[in-house]
Amino acid sequence: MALSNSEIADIFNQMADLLEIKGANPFKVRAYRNAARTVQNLGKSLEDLVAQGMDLTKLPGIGQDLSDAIREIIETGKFSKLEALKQEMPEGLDKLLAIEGLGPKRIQQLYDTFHIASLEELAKVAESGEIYQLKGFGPKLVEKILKGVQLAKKAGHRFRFDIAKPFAEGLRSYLSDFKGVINVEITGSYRRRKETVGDLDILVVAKNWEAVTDWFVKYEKVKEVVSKGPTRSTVILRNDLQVDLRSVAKESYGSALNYFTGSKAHNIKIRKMAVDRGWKINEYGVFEGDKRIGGETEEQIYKLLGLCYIEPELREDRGEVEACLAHALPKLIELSDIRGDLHMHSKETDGHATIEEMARTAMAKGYEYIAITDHSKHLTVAKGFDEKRLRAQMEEIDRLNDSLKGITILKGIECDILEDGSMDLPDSVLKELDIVLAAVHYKFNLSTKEQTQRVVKALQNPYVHVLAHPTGRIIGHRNAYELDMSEIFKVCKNEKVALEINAQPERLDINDVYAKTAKEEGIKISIATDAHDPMSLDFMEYGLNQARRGWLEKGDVLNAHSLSELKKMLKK
Ligand code: DGT
Ligand code: CA
Ligand code: CA
Repeated sequence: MALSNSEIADIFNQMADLLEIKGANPFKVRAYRNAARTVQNLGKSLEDLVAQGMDLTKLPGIGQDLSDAIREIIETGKFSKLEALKQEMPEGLDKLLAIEGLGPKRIQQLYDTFHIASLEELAKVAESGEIYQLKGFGPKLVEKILKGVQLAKKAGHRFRFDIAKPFAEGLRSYLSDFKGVINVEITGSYRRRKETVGDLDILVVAKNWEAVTDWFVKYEKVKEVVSKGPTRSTVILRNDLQVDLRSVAKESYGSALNYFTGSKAHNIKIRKMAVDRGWKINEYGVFEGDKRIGGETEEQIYKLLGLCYIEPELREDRGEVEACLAHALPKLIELSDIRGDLHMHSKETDGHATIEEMARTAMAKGYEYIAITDHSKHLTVAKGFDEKRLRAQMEEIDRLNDSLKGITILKGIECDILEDGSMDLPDSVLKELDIVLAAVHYKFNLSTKEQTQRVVKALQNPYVHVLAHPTGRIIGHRNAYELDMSEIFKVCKNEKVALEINAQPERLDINDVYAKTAKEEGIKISIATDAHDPMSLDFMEYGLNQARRGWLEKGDVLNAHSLSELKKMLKK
């Protein structure tokens, strides 16, 4: 019953959710959340580590209890404490937690009064107005809840890229290992590296496709076989992710790869170009009448159409074909171009590791520099810094820079933007830092005008370098706050403030479309992990996906520059 790390993380997160609704000790809740994070970000399979006899209590945030829990989950596929909790509580209650504005306390209230345990039931009492009987539920909150229900329903059938990834890669190696399989590729939105995927579309070329199909539906994580045929099969995995498998002949591989990678809009564009030349293009090949003139590789297809190879991340019909014809396709940034990471936290606020631990992990990745950007005092839940504590950290960083060879630690802050647009810490200390990130962490519901004015004022502060997670959206959980982005772009450009692509997989903020606009406006981007522990420095990969989808090149990205170049760019 091999469970992947993300499934184990899921179990811990569910545990935390239910405990929270139950009103359990917050430390206990936090312990499960931290464990989930550790497990999710672990580079190696926990199952392998346990098989190798590793002492799991060596992992951050994993004590003896959690180590026992992991062993139990790996051995049995279940966690008895979670099963017991589920027995105790109505099913579906945890889904309500995804709704913005609904904390565990309010869910408890809703349950006690109306016995609500699903999104549908919640929508019903909200729409009928019955919900107003509850203390603390006003029109604003109810409006937010209804919006949240819609968002959750919509997100319900899409999967975040990082959640789909272990399933996709697991299947990739499972299928590649099978004898007779020549090619395997995960196509569709996954190959285009979209922030969420609706389903996985796997393409195989194999001599023995019937045997491959049998092998596919026997994959251990398959919950249900929806259909099984010679060229196409569909299954549902245990986490409800749908997977389509298609097999094609070797000579059609390129065409099928191109077709199933999509996007549909890109395909239509390509097909039209073929039609203009009197050809036909489909998933089997490129044809002139009945004669096949191409289709074995993607490169060949693009070449036939007079195009250069177009990277999957660009295939959205956002001008990639035109750019190619004008010899203006970007040379997309790669992970190996990244020289540092400009947003991360330490134990001093809400991180889980020391500055030195973060720095050593960054060094092992080959980074030249990192910036430590802990929170400022307004964010009390994160133990944010006042000026005095920040100055103490600045001194500590000086000492570390003297003793640590091979990496430079920049002094930074993720400073709250207060409601009136002023910064949470005085300019006198901001100006002494190497890098200042400005961020909105509360009052998400201001009007567009107020929110825009607030952020603009912060951008005009002479010491602010980067706007962190600019739109505030959390995928499937919270919409972006109301911001006039064209105004934000204008001010960023004038004030030479960079925008962040926050690489946390639930944020990926700014998104691909905004990143492309920013680039066109000449605004620099910082791709930053916002890591709260050393392992999360690996989130850079997700930020890179978004950057590539936003057409970014090395030169567009602050942290793809050397330290000396970066320092020049940060001078305003
Ligand atoms: P998703 O799954 O919603 O995240 O997005 P995709 O892009 O993976 O879409 P999906 O799974 O429906 O289909 C996979 C690819 O197959 C899609 O990117 C392009 C191609 N495709 C699907 N339907 C059509 C169609 O009607 N016309 C064309 N030209 N291509 C299609
Ligand atoms: Ca798909
Ligand atoms: Ca599909």
